[in-house]
Amino acid sequence: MSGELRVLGACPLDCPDGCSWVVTVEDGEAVKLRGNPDHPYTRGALCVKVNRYLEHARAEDRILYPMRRTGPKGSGRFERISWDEALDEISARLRGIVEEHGGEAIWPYQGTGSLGYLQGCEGAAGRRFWNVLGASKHWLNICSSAGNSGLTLANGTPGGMDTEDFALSRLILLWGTNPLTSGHHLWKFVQEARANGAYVVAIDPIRTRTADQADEHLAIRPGTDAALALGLLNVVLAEGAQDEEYLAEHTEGWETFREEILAHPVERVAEITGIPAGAVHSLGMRLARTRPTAIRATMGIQRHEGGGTAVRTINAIAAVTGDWRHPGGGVAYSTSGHVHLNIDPRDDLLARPVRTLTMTRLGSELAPERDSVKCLWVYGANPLGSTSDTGAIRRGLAREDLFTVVMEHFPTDTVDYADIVLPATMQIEHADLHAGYGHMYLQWNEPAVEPPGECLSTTETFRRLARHMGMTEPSLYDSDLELAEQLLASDHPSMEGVTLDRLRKEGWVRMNYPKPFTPFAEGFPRRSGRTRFPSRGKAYVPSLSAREAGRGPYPLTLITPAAHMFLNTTFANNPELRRRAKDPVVLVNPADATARGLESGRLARVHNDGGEFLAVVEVSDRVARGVVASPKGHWPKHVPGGANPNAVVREADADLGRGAVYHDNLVEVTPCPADGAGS
Ligand SMILES: Nc1nc2c(c(=O)[nH]1)N[C@H]1C(S)=C(S)[C@@H](COP(=O)(O)OP(=O)(O)OC[C@H]3O[C@@H](n4cnc5c(=O)[nH]c(N)nc54)[C@H](O)[C@@H]3O)O[C@H]1N2
Ligand SMILES: Nc1nc2c(c(=O)[nH]1)N[C@H]1C(S)=C(S)[C@@H](COP(=O)(O)OP(=O)(O)OC[C@H]3O[C@@H](n4cnc5c(=O)[nH]c(N)nc54)[C@H](O)[C@@H]3O)O[C@H]1N2
Ligand code: SF4
Ligand SMILES: [Mo]
Repeated sequence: MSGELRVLGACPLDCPDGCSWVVTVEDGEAVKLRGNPDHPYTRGALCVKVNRYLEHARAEDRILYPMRRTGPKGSGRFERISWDEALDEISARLRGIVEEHGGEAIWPYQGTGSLGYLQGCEGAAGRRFWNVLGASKHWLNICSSAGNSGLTLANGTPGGMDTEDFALSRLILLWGTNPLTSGHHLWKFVQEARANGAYVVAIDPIRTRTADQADEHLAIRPGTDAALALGLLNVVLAEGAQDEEYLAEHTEGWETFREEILAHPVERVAEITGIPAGAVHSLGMRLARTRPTAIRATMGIQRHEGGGTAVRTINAIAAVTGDWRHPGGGVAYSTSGHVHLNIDPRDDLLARPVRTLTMTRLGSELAPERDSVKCLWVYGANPLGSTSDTGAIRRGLAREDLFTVVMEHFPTDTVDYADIVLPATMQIEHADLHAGYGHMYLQWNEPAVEPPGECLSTTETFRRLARHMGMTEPSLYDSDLELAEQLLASDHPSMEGVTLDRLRKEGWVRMNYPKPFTPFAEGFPRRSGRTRFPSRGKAYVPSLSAREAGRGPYPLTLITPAAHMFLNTTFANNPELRRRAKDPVVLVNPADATARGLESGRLARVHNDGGEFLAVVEVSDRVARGVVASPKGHWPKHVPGGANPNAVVREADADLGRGAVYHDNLVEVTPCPADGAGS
């Protein structure tokens, strides 16, 4: 390659914004990365993290060659080997495990490192290979599954509003979401609405940077959101502002749900949620009087025991007010439900049905006494940083009889426990197809540069491994472009006119939906055509923290939200982003701090029966009494004590979808006697 080239691509990260980007390539080197100015959602901007993507791809600690472990598990000591040696060893070990223990003893543990439909989790990369081998299936429940399940039960799909239509809203509720950190491109549309007079309310136990920018902030008690939704609807009914026609035509279960609402008057809701009755009432009045109202609830709100129901009951608001019929009205959780690519899990390749293993149960599944998993194959994931109960995971990964393979870019804590490490390509080096779960576009990512060292893409790694193992199933060898064509061969009307040619030429294509988009103005994609309200006693499921906080040895609710400078644990090894992120902190309300002798700037232990981590105290009224907060993302091996907040996160499930409970754990915070001395 010579001269300057502009290559269109897409951000692969687990972020609703699904940015489209432009890579400038000079003499085969990527020299510039910018947001695509033509993309209606990205509009030329990336974010503080991904602005460093090129630097990250060239980082000194990038894994460039296959490696075999030479030290004890966890030591991170490796020797370089050839791909042939790696494939030989892997083939022999996999064959041995299948013969002795059956294919289900293999756990293909894929995370959200890339959301690609070819290389990442959205397309379950590698699934064909695993099916031929008869490996266990993998339930990716750490991110959005509780909310997805709640919405699918209600509406038949997790899809809702087009977020661009927030520009048309008159009242915007940012409910359990922190877009200025976790997906800032929404903000343009919020600001547009504001310029036209819209009122913006943030509902979040933490006064986040989003809450700072809102017209009003309601510091709700964690895990009580469904009760607030019922209280707001109570005011709507009192005002007679429900949309009777919409209720009659497009809903089911209204009579019962109405009783649930009537059982939640403002005073009762104020008691449950900790929000003053006057504030609940005045927001209820606004909701009653303002059409269209748009509600943005994202994943934060459902990382609780009652999280699936919370999203479902909030979703019910738009059916009671009839907001679904108005452009700029409704609820936006994720647009993923509007993506209708032709995804075939290829279960036909399985010789017999296999079990499904759940991501948040990694620790207990790997426990020596369980003897259930003999090979853990990690890709696009960093479970020792991201998954619940990292103490249990660490004990499991240390098992001598466990064969662990990790495909990675960087030497994470998880890599330190691998038997074999395989070097993976980054986004500028491979092809992929993307959606965005916060917008309505599909994107194509064209490889811009050659992979460094001996890095291989996920698809190519599985092709080579299949060949090495002598597998004969032809579809294992489909090329990336063939895979993309198969995904796009969908006869859903939203895919009409969306072709690979167009995507490769234009970089992005809007799925075939009207603009503005009122997905449920005429009904819902369920057999009855109606949305189903929660049934009796099912409209509010209190979380653990809502039930138990303030009592017992662990009275404080810990929330572990998105960090501004990292994306999950991705980028947490970038020196500049790490510097800006500062040491791990725990926010503590002044009253709670005084009661415990905690001071700003001093190290404290955050602990419960499951484990502990250390963090620097920041005494702050950003959190209410009883709530403490410590962002996710730091690599355990980088921080004092060698653990991040997931050391105290339980393996418990949310009420729906087996969702994870990252924001629903009880802890105590204790000053460290020897400040700064580590554990
Ligand atoms: N910078 C950055 N961006 C990210 C990520 C990141 O790590 N860093 N992560 C990405 C990923 S993987 C995802 S899934 C999305 C998630 O994006 P978000 O949904 O924004 O995720 P969270 O930060 O977990 O939670 C959002 C807010 O919910 C609040 N919250 C917690 N519990 C409750 C509750 O009970 N009620 C209410 N009302 N609010 C509550 C938290 O305090 C937090 O401010 O963001 C993506 N974007
Ligand atoms: N405490 C707490 N923990 C949380 C959350 C929380 O709110 N609080 N949120 C949870 C959520 S929403 C999510 S989505 C999870 C994410 O958890 P994980 O899925 O484990 O994601 P990451 O921690 O970002 O680690 C992804 C890894 O994949 C690698 N990677 C990226 N792209 C590729 C690729 O193309 N190929 C290969 N082989 N590797 C790649 C990256 O280098 C990175 O090390 O974290 C969860 N953990
Ligand atoms: S992380 Fe989100 S905001 Fe940043 S570039 Fe990727 S998609 Fe865009
Ligand atoms: Mo996520």
